[in-house]
Amino acid sequence: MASPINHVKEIVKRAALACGFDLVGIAPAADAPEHENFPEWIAAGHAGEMKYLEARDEQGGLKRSSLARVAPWARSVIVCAINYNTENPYSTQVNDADRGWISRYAWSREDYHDAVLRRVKQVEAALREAVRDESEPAVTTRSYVDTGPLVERIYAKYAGVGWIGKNTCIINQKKGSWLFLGVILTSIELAPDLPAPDRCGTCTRCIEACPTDAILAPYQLDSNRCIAYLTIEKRGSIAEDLRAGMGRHVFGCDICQDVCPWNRKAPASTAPEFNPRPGLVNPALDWLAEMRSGLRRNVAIAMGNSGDREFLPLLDKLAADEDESVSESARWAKAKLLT
Ligand code: B12
Ligand code: SF4
Ligand code: SF4
Repeated sequence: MASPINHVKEIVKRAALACGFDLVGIAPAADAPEHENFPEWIAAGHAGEMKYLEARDEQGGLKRSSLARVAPWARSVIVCAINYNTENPYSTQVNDADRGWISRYAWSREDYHDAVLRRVKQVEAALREAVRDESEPAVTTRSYVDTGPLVERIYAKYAGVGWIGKNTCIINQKKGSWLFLGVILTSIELAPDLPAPDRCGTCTRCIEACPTDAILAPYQLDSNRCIAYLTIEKRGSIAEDLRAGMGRHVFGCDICQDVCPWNRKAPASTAPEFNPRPGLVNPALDWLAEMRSGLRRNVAIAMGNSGDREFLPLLDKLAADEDESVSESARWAKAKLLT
């Protein structure tokens, strides 16, 4: 007969699939060899201005370098993953310089944090109910999508959801890497799944394709060079030597996933929330120029990279923008188009 705790695991997994997750697995809450890289990554400055990644506990230890620092009660981590891919081209398949590129994850009708957390909360509720039914002692749980003090991808690997690719993304052999992760920390110990084996092999496509050389070495990403960071997280001006590499990217970047052979046959999501909002796939740059200032800065850079002088009047307008990072980027773009 199955032990009560394995019974709970079965209920949790069934609940996750019923809520629309494509993959679910259990990882031990223990530290893994990958955690050892985290302090070095922070010390090297690869987190850029994302200071929250550097949060420390009272002893001065980096919170994200060990779950024991932030959730010493946790025994297992339930990792859920949902596919957000849709049947639309990859950024590497369209090449229209007059249009910008918003990354795949941001096309959805609902913010992914909300769409994923709503499901994770349902799984958490199913877990709590199953434990109560099994007369287990009180259980502590915490659910997170993105914002928890842990490196979610490490737990995704040990939960068997996928391996950490050389582009640092979680890749599943059948589903590819267009996956959002959600995690539930729990004080009860569930039998862990097997870690997913690394299937990158000798491939280095992502490293070669990255236009800003952000993947310094396999599995090592410098956020300061990553277009996803530059277009979404970085405030103020963007270093000039990185602007040409940004091409027409205005929000996020998918290149290191677009070129990954494991995404060649990635299936489309069945979750309706991830259907793209009209206009967001490959949007016109002049339409985007009307948007909020972070985006206007990125649009100005993309216009500079387009080689199309028809953008000069719009860039004149952006050069008069009250936000200095927008006006300065527009001046740079004008100079680039005119040389
Ligand atoms: C900060 C952050 C970013 C930063 C930094 C990215 C990064 N690689 O760290 C920026 C803004 C650049 C970013 C970009 C993106 N992000 Co992000 N991001 C996060 C966040 C909040 C924290 C990640 C973190 O802690 N990074 C710290 C570094 C050290 O971790 P790491 O790069 O994963 O490195 C580990 C491995 O490489 C490992 N390692 C494994 N093997 C080996 C071997 C060797 C030799 C070495 C040295 C290291 C090593 O060591 C490291 C752990 O210490 C997570 C959510 C979370 N709470 O975890 C989402 C998360 C990772 N992001 C996500 C997504 C979707 C994206 C984007 C695709 C969005 C986009 N299209 O623009 C891109 C992908 C870019 C990329 N190639 O990673 C998803 C990833 C899903 C997936 N399938 O992997 C997450 C999990 C959010 C979620 N809940 O779904 N992101
Ligand atoms: S998301 Fe883009 S910029 Fe960042 S590592 Fe991947 S290819 Fe490079
Ligand atoms: S492109 Fe190749 S090396 Fe990069 S993550 Fe995919 S399989 Fe791994």
